[in-house]
Amino acid sequence: MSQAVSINHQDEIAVISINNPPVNALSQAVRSGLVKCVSAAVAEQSIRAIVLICTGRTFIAGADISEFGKPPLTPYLPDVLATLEGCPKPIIAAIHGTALGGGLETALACHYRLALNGSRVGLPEVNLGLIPGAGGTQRLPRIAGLENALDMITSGRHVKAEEALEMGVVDELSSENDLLKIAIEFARKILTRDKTWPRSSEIKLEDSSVNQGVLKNWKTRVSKKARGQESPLAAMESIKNAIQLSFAEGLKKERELFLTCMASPQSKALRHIFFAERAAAKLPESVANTPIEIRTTAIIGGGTMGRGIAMCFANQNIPVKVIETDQEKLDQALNAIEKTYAKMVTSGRLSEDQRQQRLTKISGSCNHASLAQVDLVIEAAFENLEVKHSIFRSLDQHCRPDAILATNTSYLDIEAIASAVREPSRVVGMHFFSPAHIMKLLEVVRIPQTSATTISTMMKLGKQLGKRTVLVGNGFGFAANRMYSAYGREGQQMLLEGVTPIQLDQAMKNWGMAMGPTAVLDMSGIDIGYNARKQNPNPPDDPCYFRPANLLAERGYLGRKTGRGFYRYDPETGLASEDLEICALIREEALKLGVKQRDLSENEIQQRMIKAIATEGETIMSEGLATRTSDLDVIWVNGYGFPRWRGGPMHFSQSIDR
Ligand code: T1G
Repeated sequence: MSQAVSINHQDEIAVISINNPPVNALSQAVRSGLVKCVSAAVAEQSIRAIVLICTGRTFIAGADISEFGKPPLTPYLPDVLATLEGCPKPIIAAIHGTALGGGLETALACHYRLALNGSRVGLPEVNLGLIPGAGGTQRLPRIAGLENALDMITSGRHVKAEEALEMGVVDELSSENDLLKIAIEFARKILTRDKTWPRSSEIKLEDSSVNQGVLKNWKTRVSKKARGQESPLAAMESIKNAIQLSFAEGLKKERELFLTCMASPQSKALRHIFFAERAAAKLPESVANTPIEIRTTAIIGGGTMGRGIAMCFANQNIPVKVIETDQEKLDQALNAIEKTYAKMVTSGRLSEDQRQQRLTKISGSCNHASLAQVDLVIEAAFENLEVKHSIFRSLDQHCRPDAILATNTSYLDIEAIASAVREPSRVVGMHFFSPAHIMKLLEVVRIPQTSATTISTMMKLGKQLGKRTVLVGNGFGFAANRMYSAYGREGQQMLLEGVTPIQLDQAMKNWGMAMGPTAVLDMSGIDIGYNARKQNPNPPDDPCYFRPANLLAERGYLGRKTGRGFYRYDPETGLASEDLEICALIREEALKLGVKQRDLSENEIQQRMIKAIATEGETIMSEGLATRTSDLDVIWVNGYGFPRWRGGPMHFSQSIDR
């Protein structure tokens, strides 16, 4: 019997346990072990019911993604699940943790489902460019109803056990700690209560006009939300088959659609980024894993970034002290944080209890002497080296010698900042992205002196804050902003060649970017990049270098905040419109610079922009400023709205170069 799956008896109840850490994925060993154990339970006369349970942190979290893209191995999961559902003895799935993908499909093929409070279920295959491939699109509509199935499968969202109970996806919830005990009691209960066991495949669905109407409405919603991703629409197609075809025919079509998705470039890209995000959180070999616990923190500077960073800690129940230079600024910062949380409660993104809980974690002070016991300080003050030197000298005086001193600088030289402290091994960059309490990306920036303990502590803290954390080196703009600058520069060059802001932005949105580059500049403020470029110690010797953006900044056209940038903004509605004067200004400047005007196709615009990112990424790798090229994909997907289903700029460029 495979050690990944074992069976034992408690009187007339067989208990089949899966033990395949870390998440009990349905590897080939688990699939074959399941078949063997179910057959053994059926053959054993004394057994009247079967409990399927998992050891470790969770119920089955899905098919084994690491097997994808390799020759499929029998037994195939749909066949395993047919064995479960066809079993003459009742099988009860006992769920804890997360029953996801093939895990939930396995539970749906069982006759009953029991879940612990706090557990979650879901069919997140669309997030991997797939659709449920083992009956999920056929069984879930039959068990939970068409709308619930459309919602869960096309969004891939996790559903809490309480909601799953309402949907009928689970039959019973329990808050007891001993899941096995309650599962066995449940099995005994149904043995006395039921004479036959429900098989979801036998539930009939109607191809009614109501259901057709539901499908039509959802098709519109899903198409709009998918923004170029194919798998949600493939999932829609398969769910429609559950209404229109028999279970067997629907299952067959589901498999065909699943295999088509599996072979698609989008799924390869989404599987790549899934593993890339997990790899990025791992420390490089050279860094010993010696993290310390961060129990109390402080943020120097209560501006936009400081407020957002403080909320990141409060959101994870970590006490955080906001430090400002005077009481008025401190009050402004704390009031702004309270307002942000209040808005989140109004919009339903936060409960009132959570708001109060988080506010208890945030305090303030105007005195560095209050930093004597904190484990970590993050400086988020004005982007000026002298200001930062002064702050770090003070921190060196007031903080414990083992406290970690981090800076949130976007592009200043962290080694230069560290020169203000006696022990630079505890200095590190913690580069958050605005708005810090929302953006997933966090760059941990090491300097040569940064110790292994400091690095491992920050990488562990990043995961604790719910961030996608990437370790990078201390070059100008580190990795993220440096690649973004290359992307922006290529766009600015094309503006000089005759592309309008609207054409540039539309091309990149059509490619899948969340926003166009000039719209982003207008939103964040054209002066931000302008000031950063002025601090670049080695600016390129190129008169065209960001010339359009510099022109606008020099004229005070800074974007939304001044009502005019690459676009003009309606003072009442804020709506953006093309600014022909700006287009003329850029054209005039191009002629002065001797830049030849020409028409560029959308495809050429897109290719040049993505190639600019990848080329800069290769340079960053050659300078040893990132650990893996896939880390650079993680940066772009989590920091700049790069479409996940393209896998990131490095993955995309490598896939087209093949
Ligand atoms: N297969 C293989 N490895 C997996 C895995 C999976 N399904 N899920 C997680 N891992 C690894 C992961 O790489 C990491 O490894 C470790 O487990 C911890 O993961 C037929 C076809 C379950 C919510 O999409 O959402 O079923 O880095 O860091 O933050 O229709 O993992 O430690 O070496 O993410 O606590 C559908 C994907 C698959 C779920 C836990 N299932 N996983 O989150 O830990 S397709 C999914 C997750 C499918 C069927 C179809 C999360 C998690 P390492 P982690 P976590």
